[in-house]
Amino acid sequence: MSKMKVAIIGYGVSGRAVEKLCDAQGCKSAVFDDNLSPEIPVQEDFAQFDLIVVSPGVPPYSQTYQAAVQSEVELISEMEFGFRHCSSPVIAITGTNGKTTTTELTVALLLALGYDARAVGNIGTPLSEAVAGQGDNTVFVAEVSSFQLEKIVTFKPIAAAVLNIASDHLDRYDNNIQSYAATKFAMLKKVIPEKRVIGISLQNDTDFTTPDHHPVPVVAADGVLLCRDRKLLALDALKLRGPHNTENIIASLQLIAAFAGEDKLFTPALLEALRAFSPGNHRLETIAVKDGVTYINDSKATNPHATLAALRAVSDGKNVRLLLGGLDKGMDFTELIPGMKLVKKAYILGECRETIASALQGEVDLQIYRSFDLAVMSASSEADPGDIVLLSPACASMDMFKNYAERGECFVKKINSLDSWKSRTSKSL
Ligand code: UMA
Repeated sequence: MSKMKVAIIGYGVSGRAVEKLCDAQGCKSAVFDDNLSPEIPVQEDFAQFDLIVVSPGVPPYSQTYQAAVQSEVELISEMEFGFRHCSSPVIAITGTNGKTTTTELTVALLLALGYDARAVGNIGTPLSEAVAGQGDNTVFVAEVSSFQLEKIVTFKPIAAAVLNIASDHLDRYDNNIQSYAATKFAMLKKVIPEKRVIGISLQNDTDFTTPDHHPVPVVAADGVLLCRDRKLLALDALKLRGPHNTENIIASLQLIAAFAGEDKLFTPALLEALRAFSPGNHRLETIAVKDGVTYINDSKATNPHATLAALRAVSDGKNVRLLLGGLDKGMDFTELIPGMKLVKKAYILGECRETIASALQGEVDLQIYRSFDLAVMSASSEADPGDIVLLSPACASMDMFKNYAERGECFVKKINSLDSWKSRTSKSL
């Protein structure tokens, strides 16, 4: 490795991690970033290198990426590059939704069993960065996006889960959900069937042919989690709520069984960690109850599938005032129609507001808003006691915010300052 010259495409979190790992390995590297230099590189620019490592956010149809391909120098993803320097086991989790929660839960359960478990990948820390600190007892739990899986070669998880597949990022896959799915399933190729986990909703989804999988059987029956018919825990003892979280929990337990052995699922410390686990911010987070109205922040919902899961998890009738919309990633919003029976009114905003409005026209009372503030204010002032004001946008946030966390924080701030905000706004209206 030491004499290699590495070209790095993309100089964000991933690119910087690759550069640091190259330095540590004593090999030279050079960065190519479309937003840092005006010239688009050509294939000759890449021909001088031994390896090209591409960041996940750089789409294969970009000119820079295409020039790299034409150079015929080996082109791999950052995840693959990190894996080539990884001496620890990797448990990999992918899926359109739930991968962050399932990754965080799996780390919490492994820590309870005494492993030095670390979350890496799409969740925030590149594997190329994390390998620098790996020890004898380290196990990486990698949240992997389809982008990170596009150019893997030797990446071989010890156990892996594909949770679900729904329309998201299809603008990257020529609007072909099967190629999006194939990218995710490819991860399982190097994993033995006994250590492959397929999410429950995906097992029942006739749109996809799932690879052979025979994980340890963990099920939820009559509100109780069971492993081979032996009780683990009652679901109502857990903080994680909703059918989608039950699926995440089952997948996590099956990954733990695949990695550490199924008897470990009955360890008291693990069961206590499962009971105590609460999801990260911006995932079905109840912010406040004001005048009988419940405000829930689900800003992490960046596609229709996640918003449908949120509606089913929070609502027991037609009482949701849904804040919806954001960046246009070419998604099919008619997927939301089944959830509209739970929605009193949709407050639609963002870049794809017109697309959403036309997809839901006639299915729900809806109104388009030109600003986030106006939409939140309207939902709050129109809400009756017993209603739920839910921010579950079904879109990414980058048309109006830096990321989904900033969107969620803005919502939380608005709701927490509602009273003063309402009195100021009513005076100015
Ligand atoms: N760039 C180019 N050309 C392009 C596109 C981007 O040069 O055509 C450059 C940009 O100028 C920028 C750099 O590439 O300098 C950004 O690279 P990146 O988009 O891969 O972002 P990173 O900072 O490396 O973060 C990536 C993941 N981002 C994406 O996949 C878009 C992060 O996931 C991940 O946490 C991080 O690696 C560490 O693994 C974020 C994400 O939004 C949270 N993921 C998507 C999602 O969850 O839906 C998949």
